[in-house]
Amino acid sequence: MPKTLFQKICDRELPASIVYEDEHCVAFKDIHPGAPVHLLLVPRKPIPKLSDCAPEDQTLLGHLLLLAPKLASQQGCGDAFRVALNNGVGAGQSVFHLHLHILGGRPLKWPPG
Ligand code: DGP
Repeated sequence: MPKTLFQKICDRELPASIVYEDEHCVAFKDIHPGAPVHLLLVPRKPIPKLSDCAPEDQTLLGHLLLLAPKLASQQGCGDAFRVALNNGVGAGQSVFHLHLHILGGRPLKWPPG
């Protein structure tokens, strides 16, 4: 399988503003930020989308969710941030490598468009 765009970023084959990485995931700034803070938190494992996750991914998904508030806090969002995950074209997913959006740094309205 060819590497996904985000795998290439995780492997530092493509440039990105990486703010965090560990053995399981990488977080970097979104190229088209929708808020002053807009990170993408990406597992190194190239799962296309949330609905492709299997029971074996439970620990990985928990790791990502537990990291999100820490990264938001590190970026200065305090306790006010949003975690969004688009699943499928109809929900706005454009990169088919699982990723959490972490948004903050401004008031966030609900519901999103
Ligand atoms: P989604 O639409 O949920 O699949 O989000 C994909 C996000 O990925 C979108 O907000 C823009 C971002 N993105 C796409 N290509 C690149 C890239 O090459 N670098 C970075 N940093 N972000 C990218």
